Amino acid sequence: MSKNFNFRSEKVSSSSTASTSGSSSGNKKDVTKTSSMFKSTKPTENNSTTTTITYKDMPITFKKEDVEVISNSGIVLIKTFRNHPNLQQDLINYCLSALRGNEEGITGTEFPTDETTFQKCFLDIPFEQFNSKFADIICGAAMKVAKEHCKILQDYQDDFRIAQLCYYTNKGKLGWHRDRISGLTPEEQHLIVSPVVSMSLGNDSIFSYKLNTINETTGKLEYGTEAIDLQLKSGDILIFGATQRMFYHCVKRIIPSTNHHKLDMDGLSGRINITLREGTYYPENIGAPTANLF
Ligand SMILES: O=C(O)CCC(=O)C(=O)O
Repeated sequence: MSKNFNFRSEKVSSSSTASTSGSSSGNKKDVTKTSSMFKSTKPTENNSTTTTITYKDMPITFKKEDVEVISNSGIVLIKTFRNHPNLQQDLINYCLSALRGNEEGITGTEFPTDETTFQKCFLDIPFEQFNSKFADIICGAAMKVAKEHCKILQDYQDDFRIAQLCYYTNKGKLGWHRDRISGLTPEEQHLIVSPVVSMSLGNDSIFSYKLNTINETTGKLEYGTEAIDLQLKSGDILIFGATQRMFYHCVKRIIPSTNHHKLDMDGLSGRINITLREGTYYPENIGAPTANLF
C-alpha cells in the first residue's frame, strides 16, 4: 500500500468512513487550516455558520441557500460565485494565461480551434504553482464551507497537489472516468478519499455522475450504475470526496451561449474547468487530447 496518499479503510459497516490516512502531506500548504483571509460567524437563529471572504475589497458571503449537498456521502455544489462575475473573470484570465504559457514557470499548451481535430486542451501544474489567492478561495474557503455542510468530508485530510486547467470548445466532451492517481494499483485507486475541487467557468455544461455506495455486508465501495445529470454554471464549485471521491463522472456536453455574465474569454467561447486534487505531478501531463472519449 502506497504510504504517500490518503486512503479509506474498508470496514464492515455502512458508516465505516474513518480515515486510516497514510498521508504524508509534509510541507504542503493546508489552505483550509492556514488561510486567514476568511472568517466565520455563527448566526444564533439557525445555528449554522456563514463564511465571508473579501475579494478585491468586496465581501463575498457563502449563503446557506447557495450550498447544495448532492450526497451526504461526499458531494457538495457551491453556487456562491455564480453572482461574482469579477472573480470569475479574474479566474478566466488567469487560466487562459496559464494555458498559453504566460504565467511564470508554467508551460502552455495548444488551443483547439474550429480547424483542429481536438475539442479540448489541458495542463497540470503543481498545486504550489497555482495562484495562491485563488487557492485560498477555492480550496480554503469553499472547502471549509463544504465541510460544514457535509460532515463526512471532515473525516479525511485535504491534500491538494495538482491543479489541472482545462479548456473545452463548445463541442468538447469528457468520457466516463474516475479521477485516478497515476502510479497506484487498482486496489489503491478504489480507496482514494481526499476531496477533489472542480470549478466551472464560461458556458454551462452537462456533468453526469454515478453515485457510489458502501456495501453494508462487505464494507466495500461499490460503483454506481445510474447516471444523474447536473447542469454546472460558471462560478460553480463541485467538491467530491470520501465515498464519492472515485465516482464515475463525465462531461456530456457544453451548452453554447450560456455565458450569462458575458465573461470575456479572449476570443474563445466554450468552457474552462479547474480541478484541484491529490495526485502525482507529471510535467508531461499536458496537451490536447485528440478524442472526446465518448
Ligand atoms: O470539466 C469538468 O467539469 C470535469 C473535469 C474532469 O472530470 C477531469 O478533468 O477529470
